Amino acid sequence: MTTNRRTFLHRTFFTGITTTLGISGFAPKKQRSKAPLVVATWNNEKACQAAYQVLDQQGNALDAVEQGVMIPEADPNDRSVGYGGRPDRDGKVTVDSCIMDAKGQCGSVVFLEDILHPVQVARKVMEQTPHVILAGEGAQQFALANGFEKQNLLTEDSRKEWQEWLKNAAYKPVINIENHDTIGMLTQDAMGDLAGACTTSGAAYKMRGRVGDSPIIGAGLYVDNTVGSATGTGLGEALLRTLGSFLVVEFMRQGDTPQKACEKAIKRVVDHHPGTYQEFQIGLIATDIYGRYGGYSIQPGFSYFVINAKGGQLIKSRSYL
Ligand code: SD4
Repeated sequence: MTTNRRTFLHRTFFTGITTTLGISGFAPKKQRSKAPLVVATWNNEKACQAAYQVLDQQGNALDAVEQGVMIPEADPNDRSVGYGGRPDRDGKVTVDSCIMDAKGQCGSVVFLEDILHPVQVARKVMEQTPHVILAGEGAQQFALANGFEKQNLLTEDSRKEWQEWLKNAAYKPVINIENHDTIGMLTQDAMGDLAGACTTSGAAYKMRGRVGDSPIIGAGLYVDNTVGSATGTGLGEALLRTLGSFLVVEFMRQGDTPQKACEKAIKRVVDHHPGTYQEFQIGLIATDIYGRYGGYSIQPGFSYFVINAKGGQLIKSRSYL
């Protein structure tokens, strides 16, 4: 047999295996997507548009996600995020926020008061300090030292609602299933890089000092630029107990699609809360480096917004129940 013929047979043999058996390692490699993508919890269309605009103008995933979540932070009608958010039991709006970039860097602020854009402070924690999390008064001091100004985040509408709540002051930290709009957002830019952010005023009428999942890396958000990203919404304690966002990314690392990974992580949350999972909502969304996305929740009623080259759409999530 000539060398050429041997090479030819060798090639044909392996090509045959690859196409018929799809053996990994021989199969054509999936390509990392370089098409801009934005996915966010709930019907956060305006936030997604703001993020997509940054990506469309060749901006990076980190800038896009920051600009995106700043929209509900400043929106008085969004009662779960920033300005206009529902206060704690004592009538104070306290905000939690985090951000994570393609290099695996992250920053977070928790129990922060009187600052309109906590996500920007979280980004400064990430970029300008050796730390990941700053809390409460220290986070506020850091924000003020960096040029942020104090602003009361309690709107008249939220104050009235809180005063109504005070009449019974029923402390039920179970989050109303329909009444969410905390934003977790995931972006991918034209370089293929990923970023994510999550920002909230947390559970309404929470105990003073309570911090949920949203600003905790691994619970409310996780980004791994070699695999994918995930974020969540709902009863923060349940995602804190299970590190839900990290779990979704780990399932994707093992080969699951974003959709499957969200379903498996929701099942983990359910299994972790026997007898109580029926009473609260958790919604998870995820993207992978190939530009795929997915979402899943415990209860019906969760939705997420997606914008990619095909346009924008609100997707009604499938659910465990
Ligand atoms: C929290 N996960 O603080 C947040 C609340 C939330 O829509 O998602 N609300 O527990």
